Amino acid sequence: MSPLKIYFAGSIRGGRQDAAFYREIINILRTKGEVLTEHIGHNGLSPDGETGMSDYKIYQRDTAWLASSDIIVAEVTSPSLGVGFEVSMAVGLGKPVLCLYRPRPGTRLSAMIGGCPEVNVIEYLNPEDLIGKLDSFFGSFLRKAE
Ligand code: 6IA
Repeated sequence: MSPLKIYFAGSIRGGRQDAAFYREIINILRTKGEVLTEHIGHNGLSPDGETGMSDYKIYQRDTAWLASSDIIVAEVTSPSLGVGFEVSMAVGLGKPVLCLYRPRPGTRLSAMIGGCPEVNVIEYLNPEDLIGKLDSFFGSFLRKAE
């Protein structure tokens, strides 16, 4: 059986303050399948960095990966237009969507994510806490897919 293709989404130009969390989450997700977007966790990826790719090329590549994926996992604690766009696109394509969110005083998750019936939201405190939560989510997700 081919590995589960996971599209991981996390803020880039929305701000890189959670990049260390993205790396940890990607490491956990790699135990569940193939993560198509490992670059989201890269240290050197700065909001205004240059990869030599035009925005159009990035859009084309990422949307093609998203369309080919089996599930979208988005870290949504740090608000990002691009991540919101990807979540909406995945819902439109009928893909399973899982959003990961760390509640913090003074901020609330967008109602467009928290209120969307097609979006699963897992709240977590730290990567250690998330491991068990992802185990049970993917356990039941894979059972349903069988
Ligand atoms: O609006 P944002 O930039 O925060 O959107 C982040 C989301 O859009 C991520 O989940 C990515 O899938 C996608 N995305 C946005 N910009 C890029 C990108 N830029 N490379 C790959 N995916 C991207 C090139 C890197 C550059 C900023 C150094």
